[in-house]
This record gives sequence, structure tokens and C-alpha cells, in this order.
Amino acid sequence: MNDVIDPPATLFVNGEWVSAAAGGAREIRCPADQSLVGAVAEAGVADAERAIAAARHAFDRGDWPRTPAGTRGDLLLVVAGRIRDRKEEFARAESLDTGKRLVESRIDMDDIANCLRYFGKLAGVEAGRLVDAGSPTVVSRISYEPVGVCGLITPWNYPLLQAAWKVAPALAAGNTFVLKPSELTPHTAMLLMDVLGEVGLPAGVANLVLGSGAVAGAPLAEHPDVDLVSFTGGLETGRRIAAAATGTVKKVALELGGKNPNVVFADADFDAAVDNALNAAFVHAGQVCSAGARLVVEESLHGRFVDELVRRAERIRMGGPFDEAAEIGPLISAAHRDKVTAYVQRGLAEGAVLRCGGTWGEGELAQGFFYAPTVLDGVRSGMSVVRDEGFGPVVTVETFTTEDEAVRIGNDTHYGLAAAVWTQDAGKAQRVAGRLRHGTVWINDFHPYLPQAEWGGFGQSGVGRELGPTGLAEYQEAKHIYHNIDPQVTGWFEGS
Ligand code: TXE
Repeated sequence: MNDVIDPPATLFVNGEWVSAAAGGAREIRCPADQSLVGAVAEAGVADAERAIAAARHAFDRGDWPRTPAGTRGDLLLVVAGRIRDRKEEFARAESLDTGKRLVESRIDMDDIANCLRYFGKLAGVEAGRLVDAGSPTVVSRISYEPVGVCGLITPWNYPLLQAAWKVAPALAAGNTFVLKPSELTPHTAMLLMDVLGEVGLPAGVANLVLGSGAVAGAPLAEHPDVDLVSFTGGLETGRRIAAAATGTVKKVALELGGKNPNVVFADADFDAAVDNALNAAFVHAGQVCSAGARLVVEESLHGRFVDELVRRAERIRMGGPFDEAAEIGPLISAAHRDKVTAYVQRGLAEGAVLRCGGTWGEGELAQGFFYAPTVLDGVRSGMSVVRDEGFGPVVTVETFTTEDEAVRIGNDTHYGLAAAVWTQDAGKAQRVAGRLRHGTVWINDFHPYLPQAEWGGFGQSGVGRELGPTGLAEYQEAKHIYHNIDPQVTGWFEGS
């Protein structure tokens, strides 16, 4: 499986590939079989500070922030084209690092190119606006300027996609950045830097540090020369980053996952609802921030629906990234599988009923971190499996009898990232969707997102939005320029 060649120097700072100052390195292993994928530099604090200094210098130098927005956008279109050209290479690297099925990594690469294209085209659209100052001799206008140096911290489940959601708007708006991908999945971020280095981005605009969050990531939240930190990852880490960022009053954007209700009414299209409930819960082994891990079914449909869900879940085939018959891959690490295992055990101890799953991969899968699709029935509000994000192939089942109760259960979470409603009654669908307090609500579907539509959470799912025009605005400061063309003596003070 070892088909990714690591250059000896894998940090990208000021337009050059460099090694970690202290010479640290980390092995990357594929979670499907623990085979060696490569070894990359492990940055220390000094490396992170060097990258921040490069980004600061590049921003203050001003060539990229002052590049016309349309020209910045054109460069993103070129980057999108290069990623499309190298799609197979990028997808393989993503699959090796994550264990994700190759077919899914290919889809991710298409989505990444589309995201870059979207922000590339959006970059030059909004030139600002004129404001009526109430005087013919005053020109008052709002311009949108880059925030400055951005610290971008990303997770391991969609490594390059999450990076693209941040890198594309940051560059479109004229910022410089330091990207710190998950220490588990660094390779596609390196490939992205390779492309950014080729297309003529000025040195220091794009920088990459690899390494642990606590060492290489923390400076991005703490350092006074970073103006904005954008983070996608777990709730606890998000809290830590938000707290660290207050010291220098940075702009903070957080996407912290969800506990997403998938609400199925008895009048839903049965086959489509079951099929999508499987997809909602088990795609990418449930390691998706918007996973439909919380199935909420109308009481009268419950028995038939869960029986069919279990029948099909038991047939899902686990396998490595290049196994074309596989339907789901492994969990990201042994530690994460232990966490998912403990989460299910806690649910069972609290009274959940195990309908299928709850086991590790066996035989030829035993080398990887596979966890079988798991259905937990008979759960109640307040149980940890209902409250906490599991981030594995685990779905819980609750029931309701009225529309009000469906909404109440759907909103009974401290998160608020995504939800779905299944019904053939369009009025009911719209009523329920309108009352669910989640950043995205699907009706008769699950998981699609669009680069032109905002993504983010209510409640503790986060702060701010990615994608869409708001996703660009996160990386901009609005500035008011008030030009008095005909200044007058005010006479406000004596002696004038
Ligand atoms: O994520 P972390 P972990 C959830 C999911 C999972 C849990 C923990 O529930 O079980 O988070 O996963 C960097 N300063 N999600 O521990 O720690 C880290 O190096 C700066 C949801 O793997 O949040 C990595 O680059 N950075 C999620 C990134 O933060 C720090 C996707 C994410 O790691 C840091 C993944 C620090 N002090 C997990 N500590 C989603 N929202 O989609 C860590 N990091």
C-alpha cells in the first residue's frame, strides 16, 4: 500500500519545503491494515512560529492582499483544475491516510475542486457598496478587506475537503494562512501545498505545519500574529481553542460536529427513508459531523422500519479503501475504535437494546480498526448515546407520536448542525423543517450540501458559517471609508 513517497521535508513555510527544526518525524499508517503510508515531519512550537512569521510577513508585504480580487479568484480556478488533473493521486493519498473507500475519496476530490471554483468565482463579485451619507459632498463606502493571518486547523475525517472549505475563502479574500491538518492525515494537505507552490502564489501566503494539536496547533489559537482561527473538530478541542483565542481577541470560527436527528414520519416513502437512514448513519463508518446518528421514527412505523434497517445493516460489507466490494471502511485509529466501543457499552449499560453490530472486524479485517454497523433501539432522552456524538457507525432509535413531539425530540440536543425530515406531506415537512434548530435541514434526503449554501451549526455545533457568501465574509473585515469632499470649519471649539 506504500505508494505515497514522502519528501524528507514536509512542512511548507515561506514557499519552501522544510524539515522540523528539532528533526521530529511521525509515521502515518493506513487504518485499514496498519500498513506504513509514509513518515512526515513532526513540527514543534518553533516550526509553528516560523510558519506564522512567514504568513505575517507575507500579509504585511501586501502583494497578495492587494492583488485584485478577480485575479485571486482566477488563481483558485487554476488550483481547482490542477486538483482535477491529479484527482487519482490525491484520492489515493486520502484513502491511504483515512482508510476511506477510494470511490468516496474521488467524490471528495470533485467536491474540493467545486469548492475552489465556487470561491474563485465569488472572489471578485462583491466590490463593496456605497452608503448614502445624506450629503452630496460626502462619498461613503464599505469595502471588504482580508482579516490578515489565518490559522486553519482541520480534522481527519474529510482531511482535504475541510481544508478546502477554509483555504479557498481565505485566499479568495486576500488573507495569508497557516494550515495545521490532523496529525493522522497529513498527505493531501502536502499535495495541496505542492499545487499552491506551482501556481504562482507569492511566498509565505500558504504555509503548512504538521504535528500534534497540542504542540503544532495550539500556537495558531494563541499567537498574537494570528488574526483569525478557524477550527473543525471535536467539541472539547473547540472549547479549548476558543478559550486560547480570547487572549488576543482573535476572530474565531468553529465547526464542532453534531448529534443529528433523522425524523421519519409514518407517511414517508418507506424504501427511500430506510435506504437514506443507512446512508445517514453509516457512510464513512459514521465519522461524519452531520451523520444521522439519531433516528427518530413515528411510533406506528417503528417495528417495520427498524426490522428493515437492521436486516440491511447486517449485510453492510466492511473493507479496505481499494476493496471495490466494500461499503464502509475502518475507523481512523485504535484509540477512536476504543472510544466508539466504550460509547456503545455505555449505551447498553444505560438500557439501550443492541439490534445488530457492536463488534470489531474479524479475520482479514482484524489488522484494521473496523467496527460493525450498530443499531441501538429503545433509547431515551438523556442517555449518553443520545446526547453525545459517537462518531462511529452507530445509530440510536427513538419514537414519537405527534408532530410537536417529533420537533421536541429533534431539538433536544446541545448541538444543532443538521437534521432531516421524511414525509410525503409537503406542509408538514416545511412546518417541521422550520421549527428544527439546526444549521441544515434536509427534507426527504440526507447529506447533500452545496458550496453555495452556508454550512454550520446552531448551539454548540459551532460559531460562524462555512461555504456560501457568509463563508467568504468570515475571512473579511468590513471597512467604512467616509470621504468628505468639501470639508467645512465646524466652529465647535473656542479660538477657531
Ligand atoms: O479531534 P480534535 P479528535 C469529533 C468526534 C471525535 C472527537 C475527537 O466526536 O470523536 O471530535 O476527535 C487539532 N490546539 N470530531 O480528538 O482533537 C488536531 O491536531 C489546536 C468531529 O481527533 O478536535 C486536529 O488537527 N489544535 C469533527 C484537529 O484539532 C488542536 C471531525 C481536530 O482534532 C488542539 C473530527 C489544540 N489544543 C472529530 N488539540 C467534525 N466537526 O467534523 C487538537 N487539535
